[in-house]
Amino acid sequence: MPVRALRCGARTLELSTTRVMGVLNITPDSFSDGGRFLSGRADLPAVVDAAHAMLEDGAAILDVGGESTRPGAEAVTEAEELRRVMPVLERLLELDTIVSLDTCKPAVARRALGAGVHLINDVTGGRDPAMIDVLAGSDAAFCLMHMQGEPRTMQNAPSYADVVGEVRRFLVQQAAACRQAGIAADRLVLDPGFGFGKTLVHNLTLLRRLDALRVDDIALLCGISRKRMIGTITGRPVAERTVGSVAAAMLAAERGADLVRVHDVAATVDALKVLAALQDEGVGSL
Ligand code: HH2
Repeated sequence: MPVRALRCGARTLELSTTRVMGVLNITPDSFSDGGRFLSGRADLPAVVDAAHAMLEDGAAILDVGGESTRPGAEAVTEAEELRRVMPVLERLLELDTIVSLDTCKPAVARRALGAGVHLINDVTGGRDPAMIDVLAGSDAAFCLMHMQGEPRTMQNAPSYADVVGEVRRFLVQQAAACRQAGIAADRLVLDPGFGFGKTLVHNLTLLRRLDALRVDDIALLCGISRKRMIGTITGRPVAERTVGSVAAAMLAAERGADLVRVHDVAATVDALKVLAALQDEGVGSL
């Protein structure tokens, strides 16, 4: 069987095992790492150190974000988002890795792609057709995430008749729009959007039925790391959710996630190695 791969502009990511995307938020207000790399300007040496550490720990992608999407976060202007992320992207693009930008603004994505970014991660799933056009004009990868509503209000009263069916329908529809625009399936990533307009029951249902969310052979990403669902289940604050998050990443991987978006790279990579060894019958069987 040919090895599946994600084409990301100048780079290619093999998906023979679940790969890790490390989160680097250049924001004052992200729910878990807000303020770590931004006080006025981006603290470039601190971001570069964190990026090196994530790569040494086994991350395959670095996902840079300049706008928090946590419920109730303040919107950020295009100019401010560019001011936060562009210097960081330029530095990280010097490294031997895949650099992703978490943005839902087509103009910000266009500038980042011009600088050579390999993947655009859009939490609105290409709802703005201009974003699909921008990606179609590049050879970068595109991650489309499902969200019910808007970040500021999405957790007020999330409601679905059939959460798996509705999320899947959205992902199918957006992937079709991308393919029609000329973005090949091996440049796409789909993501059910854990915590984005979803209750704990919705999130757990999506994780249980992850297999039903796969669309053709398109790569599937899960982002559960340190989120409220882990806090609700474990009763722990954000800083103490590593173990719960690693467990969730491993369960997502076992159910077919090709990529997991995480804050705790080293711990997640170790856990995924255990899973990969178990799944590889060439290792450890008598
Ligand atoms: N979750 C967050 C942000 N971006 N992108 C994808 N594809 N999937 C996710 O689940 C996802 C995402 C939220 O996490 P974080 O970036 O840590 O927080 P904040 O939005 O507060 O910056």
